[in-house]
Amino acid sequence: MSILEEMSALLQKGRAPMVKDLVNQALEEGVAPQTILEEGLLSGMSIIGEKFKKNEVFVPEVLIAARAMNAGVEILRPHLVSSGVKNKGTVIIGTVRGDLHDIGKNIVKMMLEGKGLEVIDLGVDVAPEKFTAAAKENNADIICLSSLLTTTMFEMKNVVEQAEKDGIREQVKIMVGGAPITQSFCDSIGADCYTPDAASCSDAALELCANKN
Ligand code: B1M
Repeated sequence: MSILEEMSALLQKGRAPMVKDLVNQALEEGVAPQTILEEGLLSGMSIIGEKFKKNEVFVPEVLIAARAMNAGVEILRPHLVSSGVKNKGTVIIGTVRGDLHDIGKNIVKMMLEGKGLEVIDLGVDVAPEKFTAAAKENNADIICLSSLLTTTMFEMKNVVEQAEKDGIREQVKIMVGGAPITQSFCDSIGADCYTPDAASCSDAALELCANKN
């Protein structure tokens, strides 16, 4: 097994310290940072994403795999910046105002990062103005909104309207998701994309960024 295959396999098992060691070892052996990212870390995360979609692994496995990926990415980050890896897109993410659920949002964030997108996480209970200000400031491609409550899902409409008010609606795509959200709700509030889970959200986000750039 090559060092990158081993890295991918360990990442899937959530072995963060071993993933970190292998990233350091690969760098010492002269493997390009982008190759380590794509063939070692992202490939492992994408296998986990697919398994999650098919209910072959569950939330805890995804969280520990994502933690291992983040550990590897932290080592790689300075090398990626200095070797000029192109950012595939910028995403602002958060749970809408009044809603404190963040487990799903955190998984979505990790999957987005796993696709090579830069993700700015505003946390939970985020007001519409905060989403749009962050999108403006960071020249974001996408705003990702998560809601788990039927009482907070309508905040998503407020974000769409705020983006219109702030004059950035043409520049930024708005993606919505969370247990109570449906395609028809997405259409009714004028958002751009609904996806039911983290893996499909990251696939769709990458596609939206690729079409834009
Ligand atoms: Co709350 N809660 N909760 N809760 N909670 C639910 C959501 C509920 C369905 C439970 C129930 O009654 N059966 C219910 C909502 C009912 C409704 O609105 N229809 C509920 C309620 C009522 C409440 C409180 C009001 C309870 C109270 O205080 N009386 C309260 C509200 C607090 C608030 O937010 N203001 C509350 C509080 C809490 C806790 C704090 C205890 C805790 C949250 C901890 C945390 O998140 N840090 C909690 C939890 C854990 C749950 C349940 C049990 C689990 C949610 C979860 O994390 N699921 C939940 C019941 C349930 O869902 N079985 C429940 C796992 C997670 C991986 O899934 O978040 O759906 P999910 O994310 C998925 C997809 O939805 C999707 O991808 C993720 C991964 O595939 N996705 C996106 C999510 N965001 C996306 C964005 C996208 C695309 C996909 O694009 C941008």
